[in-house]
Amino acid sequence: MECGLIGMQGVGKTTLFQALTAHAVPVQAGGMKPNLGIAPMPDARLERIAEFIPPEKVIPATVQIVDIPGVPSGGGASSLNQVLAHIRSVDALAQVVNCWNGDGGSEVESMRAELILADLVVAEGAIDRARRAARGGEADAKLRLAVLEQTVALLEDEQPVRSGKWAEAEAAVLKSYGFMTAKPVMLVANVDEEDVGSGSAAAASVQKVAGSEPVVTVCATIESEIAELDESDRADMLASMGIERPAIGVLAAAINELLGLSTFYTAGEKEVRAWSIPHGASAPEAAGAIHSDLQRGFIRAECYHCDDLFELGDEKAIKEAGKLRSEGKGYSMQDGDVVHFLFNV
Ligand SMILES: Nc1nc2c(ncn2[C@@H]2O[C@H](COP(=O)(O)OP(=O)(O)OP(=O)(O)O)[C@@H](O)[C@H]2O)c(=O)[nH]1
Ligand SMILES: [Mg+2]
Repeated sequence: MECGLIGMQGVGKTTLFQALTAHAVPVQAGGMKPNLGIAPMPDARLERIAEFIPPEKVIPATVQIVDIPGVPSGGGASSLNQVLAHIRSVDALAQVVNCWNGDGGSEVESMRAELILADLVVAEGAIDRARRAARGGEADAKLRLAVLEQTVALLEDEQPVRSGKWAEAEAAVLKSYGFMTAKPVMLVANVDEEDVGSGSAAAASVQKVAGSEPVVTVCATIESEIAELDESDRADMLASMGIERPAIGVLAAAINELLGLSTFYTAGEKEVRAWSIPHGASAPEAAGAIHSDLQRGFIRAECYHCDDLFELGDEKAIKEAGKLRSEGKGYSMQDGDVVHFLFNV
Protein backbone atom coordinates (compact mmCIF):
# COMPACT_ATOMS: atom_id res chain seq x y z
CA MET A 1 0.00 0.00 0.00
CA GLU A 2 1.47 3.31 -1.10
CA CYS A 3 0.56 6.91 -0.36
CA GLY A 4 1.46 9.49 -2.99
CA LEU A 5 2.46 13.06 -2.11
CA ILE A 6 0.77 15.13 -4.80
CA GLY A 7 0.22 18.81 -5.49
CA MET A 8 1.07 21.74 -7.67
CA GLN A 9 4.73 22.43 -8.54
CA GLY A 10 7.12 23.66 -5.87
CA VAL A 11 4.74 23.36 -2.91
CA GLY A 12 7.12 21.32 -0.70
CA LYS A 13 6.38 17.68 -1.60
CA THR A 14 10.01 16.62 -1.86
CA THR A 15 10.93 18.55 1.29
CA LEU A 16 8.15 16.72 3.13
CA PHE A 17 9.20 13.38 1.63
CA GLN A 18 12.70 13.90 3.01
CA ALA A 19 11.24 14.67 6.43
CA LEU A 20 9.05 11.53 6.33
CA THR A 21 11.88 9.26 5.21
CA ALA A 22 14.52 10.94 7.42
CA HIS A 23 16.66 11.70 4.35
CA ALA A 24 17.29 7.99 3.79
CA VAL A 25 16.70 8.20 0.02
CA PRO A 26 18.71 10.37 -2.39
CA VAL A 27 16.05 12.51 -4.07
CA GLN A 28 15.63 14.12 -7.43
CA ALA A 29 14.30 17.61 -6.79
CA GLY A 30 12.08 19.07 -9.47
CA GLY A 31 12.57 16.05 -11.79
CA MET A 32 9.91 14.07 -13.62
CA LYS A 33 10.65 10.80 -11.80
CA PRO A 34 8.90 10.02 -8.50
CA ASN A 35 10.97 9.36 -5.38
CA LEU A 36 10.11 6.17 -3.46
CA GLY A 37 10.75 5.73 0.23
CA ILE A 38 9.72 4.18 3.51
CA ALA A 39 8.63 6.25 6.48
CA PRO A 40 8.79 4.85 10.02
CA MET A 41 5.52 5.22 11.94
CA PRO A 42 6.06 6.99 15.26
CA ASP A 43 4.01 5.00 17.75
CA ALA A 44 3.51 5.83 21.44
CA ARG A 45 1.98 2.39 22.16
CA LEU A 46 5.09 0.68 20.75
CA GLU A 47 7.35 2.73 23.06
CA ARG A 48 5.13 1.86 25.99
CA ILE A 49 5.13 -1.88 25.24
CA ALA A 50 8.95 -1.71 25.18
CA GLU A 51 8.89 -0.25 28.70
CA PHE A 52 6.94 -3.26 29.99
CA ILE A 53 8.82 -5.86 27.94
CA PRO A 54 12.34 -4.40 27.53
CA PRO A 55 13.89 -5.70 24.29
CA GLU A 56 17.28 -5.34 22.58
CA LYS A 57 15.62 -3.55 19.67
CA VAL A 58 12.42 -1.58 19.04
CA ILE A 59 11.27 -1.63 15.43
CA PRO A 60 8.43 0.62 14.21
CA ALA A 61 6.03 -0.22 11.41
CA THR A 62 6.65 1.58 8.13
CA VAL A 63 4.52 3.13 5.44
CA GLN A 64 5.44 3.47 1.77
CA ILE A 65 5.57 7.01 0.39
CA VAL A 66 5.84 8.12 -3.23
CA ASP A 67 6.92 11.72 -3.88
CA ILE A 68 5.22 12.51 -7.18
CA PRO A 69 6.32 15.38 -9.44
CA GLY A 70 4.15 18.51 -9.28
CA VAL A 71 1.18 19.17 -11.55
CA PRO A 72 2.29 21.93 -13.95
CA SER A 73 0.03 24.95 -13.67
CA GLY A 74 -1.31 25.84 -17.11
CA GLY A 75 -0.40 23.77 -20.17
CA GLY A 76 2.38 21.19 -20.58
CA ALA A 77 0.07 18.34 -21.63
CA SER A 78 2.77 15.70 -21.95
CA SER A 79 4.31 16.35 -18.55
CA LEU A 80 0.82 16.58 -17.02
CA ASN A 81 0.02 13.12 -18.43
CA GLN A 82 3.21 11.70 -16.93
CA VAL A 83 2.32 13.13 -13.53
CA LEU A 84 -1.24 11.78 -13.73
CA ALA A 85 0.06 8.30 -14.59
CA HIS A 86 2.09 8.32 -11.36
CA ILE A 87 -0.94 9.49 -9.37
CA ARG A 88 -3.01 6.62 -10.83
CA SER A 89 -0.55 4.04 -9.54
CA VAL A 90 -0.73 4.84 -5.79
CA ASP A 91 -3.43 3.75 -3.32
CA ALA A 92 -4.08 7.02 -1.48
CA LEU A 93 -3.31 10.70 -2.03
CA ALA A 94 -1.91 13.34 0.32
CA GLN A 95 -2.10 16.73 -1.37
CA VAL A 96 0.58 19.12 -0.16
CA VAL A 97 -0.64 22.73 -0.26
CA ASN A 98 1.56 25.83 -0.27
CA CYS A 99 0.41 27.77 2.80
CA TRP A 100 3.51 29.92 3.22
CA ASN A 101 3.00 32.20 0.24
CA GLY A 102 -0.03 30.69 -1.48
CA ASP A 103 -3.64 31.21 -0.51
CA GLY A 104 -4.36 27.56 0.31
CA GLY A 105 -7.96 26.77 -0.58
CA SER A 106 -7.84 27.66 -4.26
CA GLU A 107 -4.89 25.29 -4.75
CA VAL A 108 -6.98 22.45 -3.30
CA GLU A 109 -9.82 23.33 -5.64
CA SER A 110 -7.69 23.50 -8.77
CA MET A 111 -6.14 20.12 -7.96
CA ARG A 112 -9.60 18.61 -7.50
CA ALA A 113 -10.73 20.09 -10.82
CA GLU A 114 -7.63 18.68 -12.55
CA LEU A 115 -8.25 15.15 -11.24
CA ILE A 116 -11.98 15.26 -11.97
CA LEU A 117 -11.31 16.35 -15.54
CA ALA A 118 -8.69 13.64 -16.10
CA ASP A 119 -11.01 10.94 -14.68
CA LEU A 120 -13.81 12.21 -16.90
CA VAL A 121 -11.64 11.80 -20.01
CA VAL A 122 -10.87 8.19 -19.00
CA ALA A 123 -14.51 7.41 -18.14
CA GLU A 124 -15.87 8.86 -21.37
CA GLY A 125 -13.34 6.91 -23.41
CA ALA A 126 -14.22 3.70 -21.59
CA ILE A 127 -17.98 4.20 -21.77
CA ASP A 128 -18.01 3.96 -25.58
CA ARG A 129 -16.11 0.70 -25.46
CA ALA A 130 -18.39 -0.66 -22.72
CA ARG A 131 -21.48 0.31 -24.73
CA ARG A 132 -20.26 -1.59 -27.77
CA ALA A 133 -19.30 -4.60 -25.65
CA ALA A 134 -22.71 -4.57 -23.94
CA ARG A 135 -24.46 -4.53 -27.30
CA GLY A 136 -22.25 -7.42 -28.41
CA GLY A 137 -23.55 -9.37 -25.42
CA GLU A 138 -20.28 -9.56 -23.47
CA ALA A 139 -21.03 -11.00 -20.03
CA ASP A 140 -19.70 -8.35 -17.62
CA ALA A 141 -20.04 -5.34 -19.95
CA LYS A 142 -23.46 -4.44 -18.50
CA LEU A 143 -22.00 -3.92 -15.03
CA ARG A 144 -19.09 -1.94 -16.46
CA LEU A 145 -21.44 0.27 -18.44
CA ALA A 146 -23.66 0.95 -15.41
CA VAL A 147 -20.62 1.84 -13.28
CA LEU A 148 -19.20 4.12 -15.96
CA GLU A 149 -22.51 5.88 -16.48
CA GLN A 150 -22.74 6.63 -12.76
CA THR A 151 -19.08 7.70 -12.77
CA VAL A 152 -19.58 10.16 -15.64
CA ALA A 153 -22.70 11.58 -13.96
CA LEU A 154 -20.75 12.24 -10.73
CA LEU A 155 -17.76 13.77 -12.49
CA GLU A 156 -19.90 15.99 -14.72
CA ASP A 157 -21.48 17.20 -11.49
CA GLU A 158 -17.91 17.97 -10.27
CA GLN A 159 -18.14 15.27 -7.59
CA PRO A 160 -15.27 12.81 -6.97
CA VAL A 161 -15.91 9.14 -7.77
CA ARG A 162 -15.39 8.27 -4.08
CA SER A 163 -18.51 10.25 -3.18
CA GLY A 164 -20.71 7.66 -4.96
CA LYS A 165 -22.32 4.65 -3.28
CA TRP A 166 -20.64 1.56 -4.71
CA ALA A 167 -21.36 -2.12 -4.13
CA GLU A 168 -18.34 -4.42 -3.81
CA ALA A 169 -18.51 -5.63 -7.43
CA GLU A 170 -18.80 -2.05 -8.66
CA ALA A 171 -15.84 -0.96 -6.56
CA ALA A 172 -13.78 -3.70 -8.20
CA VAL A 173 -14.70 -2.33 -11.64
CA LEU A 174 -13.70 1.18 -10.54
CA LYS A 175 -10.37 -0.09 -9.31
CA SER A 176 -9.61 -1.59 -12.73
CA TYR A 177 -9.89 1.89 -14.28
CA GLY A 178 -7.64 3.51 -11.65
CA PHE A 179 -9.83 6.58 -11.18
CA MET A 180 -7.86 9.10 -9.15
CA THR A 181 -10.90 10.65 -7.51
CA ALA A 182 -11.87 7.21 -6.21
CA LYS A 183 -8.79 7.12 -3.99
CA PRO A 184 -8.89 8.36 -0.39
CA VAL A 185 -7.37 11.82 -0.06
CA MET A 186 -6.03 14.05 2.71
CA LEU A 187 -4.61 17.56 2.73
CA VAL A 188 -1.27 18.72 4.12
CA ALA A 189 -1.18 22.46 4.83
CA ASN A 190 2.51 23.35 4.49
CA VAL A 191 2.90 26.52 6.56
CA ASP A 192 5.74 28.98 7.06
CA GLU A 193 8.28 28.56 9.89
CA GLU A 194 6.64 31.56 11.61
CA ASP A 195 3.17 30.03 11.53
CA VAL A 196 3.94 26.70 13.22
CA GLY A 197 1.61 26.38 16.17
CA SER A 198 -0.40 29.51 15.36
CA GLY A 199 -1.57 28.48 11.89
CA SER A 200 -2.14 30.90 9.01
CA ALA A 201 -4.91 32.38 6.90
CA ALA A 202 -3.96 30.04 4.05
CA ALA A 203 -4.13 26.99 6.35
CA ALA A 204 -7.55 28.16 7.56
CA SER A 205 -8.67 28.45 3.97
CA VAL A 206 -7.54 24.85 3.31
CA GLN A 207 -9.54 23.74 6.34
CA LYS A 208 -12.54 25.60 4.97
CA VAL A 209 -12.62 23.76 1.63
CA ALA A 210 -11.54 20.40 3.12
CA GLY A 211 -15.04 19.05 3.79
CA SER A 212 -14.61 15.47 5.02
CA GLU A 213 -10.95 15.27 3.94
CA PRO A 214 -8.52 15.11 6.89
CA VAL A 215 -6.10 18.05 7.19
CA VAL A 216 -2.66 17.98 8.83
CA THR A 217 -0.67 21.21 9.27
CA VAL A 218 3.14 21.01 9.10
CA CYS A 219 6.12 23.15 8.17
CA ALA A 220 8.01 20.96 5.71
CA THR A 221 11.30 22.84 5.96
CA ILE A 222 11.39 22.62 9.78
CA GLU A 223 10.39 18.94 9.74
CA SER A 224 13.08 18.25 7.17
CA GLU A 225 15.71 19.96 9.34
CA ILE A 226 14.57 18.07 12.45
CA ALA A 227 14.77 14.78 10.56
CA GLU A 228 18.40 15.49 9.69
CA LEU A 229 19.49 15.77 13.32
CA ASP A 230 20.48 12.87 15.53
CA GLU A 231 18.37 11.98 18.55
CA SER A 232 19.98 14.30 21.15
CA ASP A 233 20.20 17.41 18.91
CA ARG A 234 16.61 16.77 17.89
CA ALA A 235 15.37 17.11 21.48
CA ASP A 236 17.31 20.39 21.84
CA MET A 237 15.89 21.81 18.62
CA LEU A 238 12.33 20.87 19.56
CA ALA A 239 12.79 22.43 23.00
CA SER A 240 14.25 25.64 21.50
CA MET A 241 11.22 25.93 19.24
CA GLY A 242 8.78 25.11 22.02
CA ILE A 243 7.49 22.03 20.18
CA GLU A 244 6.75 18.84 22.07
CA ARG A 245 7.16 16.35 19.22
CA PRO A 246 7.72 16.59 15.46
CA ALA A 247 4.52 17.04 13.44
CA ILE A 248 5.77 14.50 10.95
CA GLY A 249 4.55 11.69 13.26
CA VAL A 250 1.02 13.07 13.13
CA LEU A 251 1.26 13.07 9.33
CA ALA A 252 2.60 9.49 9.20
CA ALA A 253 -0.26 8.31 11.44
CA ALA A 254 -2.82 10.13 9.26
CA ILE A 255 -1.36 8.50 6.15
CA ASN A 256 -1.64 5.08 7.81
CA GLU A 257 -5.27 5.75 8.61
CA LEU A 258 -5.89 6.98 5.05
CA LEU A 259 -4.48 3.72 3.68
CA GLY A 260 -6.85 1.77 5.94
CA LEU A 261 -4.05 0.16 7.92
CA SER A 262 -4.06 -0.92 11.54
CA THR A 263 -1.24 -2.05 13.79
CA PHE A 264 -0.41 -5.19 15.73
CA TYR A 265 2.68 -5.94 17.79
CA THR A 266 5.10 -8.76 18.48
CA ALA A 267 7.00 -8.52 21.73
CA GLY A 268 9.90 -10.51 23.16
CA GLU A 269 13.35 -10.08 24.67
CA LYS A 270 15.01 -9.74 21.26
CA GLU A 271 12.67 -7.19 19.76
CA VAL A 272 9.43 -5.34 20.21
CA ARG A 273 8.00 -4.59 16.83
CA ALA A 274 4.97 -2.96 15.20
CA TRP A 275 3.42 -4.32 12.00
CA SER A 276 0.90 -2.78 9.61
CA ILE A 277 -2.00 -4.76 8.17
CA PRO A 278 -5.26 -3.78 6.44
CA HIS A 279 -8.19 -3.15 8.85
CA GLY A 280 -9.91 -6.44 9.65
CA ALA A 281 -7.12 -8.72 8.35
CA SER A 282 -7.37 -12.31 9.62
CA ALA A 283 -4.84 -13.83 12.03
CA PRO A 284 -3.17 -15.92 9.26
CA GLU A 285 -2.91 -12.79 7.06
CA ALA A 286 -1.26 -10.94 9.94
CA ALA A 287 1.15 -13.85 10.38
CA GLY A 288 1.91 -13.58 6.65
CA ALA A 289 2.93 -9.93 7.11
CA ILE A 290 5.83 -11.27 9.20
CA HIS A 291 6.75 -14.25 7.02
CA SER A 292 4.95 -16.41 4.46
CA ASP A 293 5.92 -19.55 6.44
CA LEU A 294 3.95 -18.28 9.43
CA GLN A 295 0.86 -17.93 7.26
CA ARG A 296 1.32 -21.28 5.51
CA GLY A 297 1.88 -23.22 8.72
CA PHE A 298 -0.46 -21.14 10.90
CA ILE A 299 -1.82 -23.04 13.91
CA ARG A 300 -3.11 -20.32 16.20
CA ALA A 301 -2.41 -16.86 17.57
CA GLU A 302 -1.91 -16.29 21.28
CA CYS A 303 -2.80 -12.69 21.85
CA TYR A 304 -3.85 -9.98 24.22
CA HIS A 305 -4.52 -6.28 23.80
CA CYS A 306 -1.71 -3.83 24.61
CA ASP A 307 -4.08 -2.01 27.02
CA ASP A 308 -4.18 -5.24 29.09
CA LEU A 309 -0.38 -5.10 29.30
CA PHE A 310 -0.46 -1.44 30.36
CA GLU A 311 -3.04 -2.27 33.03
CA LEU A 312 -1.71 -5.59 34.34
CA GLY A 313 2.04 -5.14 33.87
CA ASP A 314 3.23 -8.43 32.40
CA GLU A 315 2.18 -11.46 30.41
CA LYS A 316 1.95 -13.69 33.48
CA ALA A 317 -0.62 -11.37 35.08
CA ILE A 318 -2.49 -11.16 31.76
CA LYS A 319 -2.72 -14.96 31.67
CA GLU A 320 -3.89 -15.16 35.29
CA ALA A 321 -6.56 -12.57 34.60
CA GLY A 322 -7.83 -14.73 31.74
CA LYS A 323 -6.98 -12.04 29.19
CA LEU A 324 -4.61 -14.20 27.13
CA ARG A 325 -6.68 -15.39 24.16
CA SER A 326 -6.03 -18.29 21.85
CA GLU A 327 -7.35 -17.30 18.42
CA GLY A 328 -7.81 -19.46 15.33
CA LYS A 329 -7.82 -18.93 11.57
CA GLY A 330 -11.09 -17.00 11.54
CA TYR A 331 -9.99 -14.30 13.98
CA SER A 332 -10.02 -10.70 12.71
CA MET A 333 -7.05 -8.83 14.16
CA GLN A 334 -7.85 -5.87 16.39
CA ASP A 335 -5.76 -2.69 16.31
CA GLY A 336 -3.36 -2.89 19.27
CA ASP A 337 -3.21 -6.69 19.62
CA VAL A 338 0.08 -8.13 20.89
CA VAL A 339 0.55 -11.53 19.27
CA HIS A 340 2.61 -14.65 19.43
CA PHE A 341 2.00 -16.92 16.42
CA LEU A 342 2.21 -20.69 16.72
CA PHE A 343 3.00 -22.38 13.42
CA ASN A 344 4.26 -25.56 11.92
CA VAL A 345 5.92 -25.95 8.51
N1 LIG B 1 9.28 29.17 3.37
C1 LIG B 1 9.03 27.90 3.11
N2 LIG B 1 9.55 27.35 1.99
C2 LIG B 1 9.31 26.06 1.72
C3 LIG B 1 8.52 25.24 2.60
N3 LIG B 1 8.45 24.01 2.09
C4 LIG B 1 9.15 24.03 0.93
N4 LIG B 1 9.66 25.25 0.71
C5 LIG B 1 10.52 25.65 -0.43
O1 LIG B 1 9.87 25.45 -1.66
C6 LIG B 1 10.79 25.03 -2.65
C7 LIG B 1 10.28 23.80 -3.36
O2 LIG B 1 10.28 22.72 -2.46
P1 LIG B 1 10.17 21.21 -2.96
O3 LIG B 1 10.06 20.39 -1.72
O4 LIG B 1 11.23 20.87 -3.92
O5 LIG B 1 8.78 21.28 -3.71
P2 LIG B 1 8.08 20.16 -4.61
O6 LIG B 1 6.63 20.25 -4.33
O7 LIG B 1 8.73 18.85 -4.41
O8 LIG B 1 8.38 20.71 -6.08
P3 LIG B 1 8.20 19.91 -7.49
O9 LIG B 1 8.63 18.51 -7.28
O10 LIG B 1 9.06 20.67 -8.43
O11 LIG B 1 6.75 20.04 -7.84
C8 LIG B 1 12.12 24.81 -1.94
O12 LIG B 1 12.95 25.92 -2.20
C9 LIG B 1 11.73 24.74 -0.48
O13 LIG B 1 12.75 25.18 0.38
C10 LIG B 1 8.02 25.85 3.80
O14 LIG B 1 7.37 25.22 4.63
N5 LIG B 1 8.31 27.18 4.00
MG1 LIG C 1 9.55 17.49 -5.83
